Amino acid sequence: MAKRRRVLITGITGQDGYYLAEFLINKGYIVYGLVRRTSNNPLIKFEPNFSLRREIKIIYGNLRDLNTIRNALQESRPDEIYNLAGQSDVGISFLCPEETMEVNYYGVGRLVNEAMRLNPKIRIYQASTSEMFGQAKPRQNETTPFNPVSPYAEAKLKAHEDFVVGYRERHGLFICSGILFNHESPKRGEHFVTRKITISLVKIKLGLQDCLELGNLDAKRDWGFAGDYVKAMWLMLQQKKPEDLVIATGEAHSVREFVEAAAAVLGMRIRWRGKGTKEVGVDARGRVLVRVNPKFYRPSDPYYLCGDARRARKLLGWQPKVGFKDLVKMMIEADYTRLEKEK
Ligand code: NAP
Ligand code: G4F
Repeated sequence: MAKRRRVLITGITGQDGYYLAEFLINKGYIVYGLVRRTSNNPLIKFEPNFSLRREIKIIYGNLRDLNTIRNALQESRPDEIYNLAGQSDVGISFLCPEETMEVNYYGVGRLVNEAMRLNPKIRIYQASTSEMFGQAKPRQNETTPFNPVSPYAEAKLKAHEDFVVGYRERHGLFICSGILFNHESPKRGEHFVTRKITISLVKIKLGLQDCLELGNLDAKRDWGFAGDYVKAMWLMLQQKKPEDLVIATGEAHSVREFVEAAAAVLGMRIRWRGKGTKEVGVDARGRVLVRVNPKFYRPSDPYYLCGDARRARKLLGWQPKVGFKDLVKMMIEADYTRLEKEK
């Protein structure tokens, strides 16, 4: 019988960790997950319906602490590592640049160094991001110059250059970056804009909230489904040679369009009135459902991220299955089902 492959997933309590753990368990992997002692993320620790939870071997650790990383690697002895752990909130990175650099840059260095020392044949996936392109013109692909505009993007880019490209070229390590564009799901963190919109509009529909406050309505993002994207992560580590790849749908929508699409699933039609910070979204009866609050503006914000994933399609045979409308519907329906019960 073939030996079961072993994997260590950092960031397993996050959105991508959830879908990736499920995917790899179904592929027959022995799955270890690095979890912070302070984690109160319900996905894995507390969600009673996550039936695969008992199959995941939890190891407590933190990317800020070398000792815990060493321990996790010794205990799990992985063939593959997926480094999904990170301070993943771009807006917060302007408020906590040091913490962001500590986890998203130095943390990657600690993990990669230690993993290579223990097993030079290890394969490592690094969660890089389309934010590294910043204000670069769409569609962005593997040849587009990086142009980061946030502490988050700067830390991720430095980790990509030093520990992914650098270690691959200098040490021959099998390591690659997935340059993933935004991907969402019903498990998306509640402070990201898509989930904030779906939760708020459902609450408005159920009479639990009056109005949704947002920042930049014009920012465009290429939103895909997280469940599709974890497959690309795995495929990247199954190739003969490691290569950094863009993973995206190739279709972008503005935050405003996301609001309209989400409202439409709930049978509400939003019309926009006013400009700038005075702009509001109103329903058919003229009730203000959406307002702009400058508190949610960022000092700088990529205005148009839209990926060209043709190389991933060619090398991995990967393409997304869930389109924009179905993604929005899936998120609204999940939040509606949950919140209606809580009402
Ligand atoms: P997420 O839901 O915010 O999950 C982040 C995970 O990192 C959580 O499990 C969190 O644990 C963990 N973590 C944070 N700091 C840590 C530390 N110091 N030590 C160990 N674990 C730590 O993010 P996601 O959406 O799943 O994204 C996964 C990764 O891909 C992130 O690195 C993100 O930056 C990157 N990325 C995401 C997207 C996207 O659109 N989702 C696109 C491109 C790249 P707690 O439960 O303790 O908080
Ligand atoms: O949902 P967001 O916070 O995601 P953002 O900044 O694009 O970052 C996400 O995707 C990246 C990949 O490109 C990941 F690397 C990163 O870890 C994270 O998963 O914001 C999306 C857009 C931004 O332009 C933001 O300014 O929505 C705009 N926005 C408008 N109002 C808002 C809000 N964002 C948030 N979070 N909250 C608002 O009220």
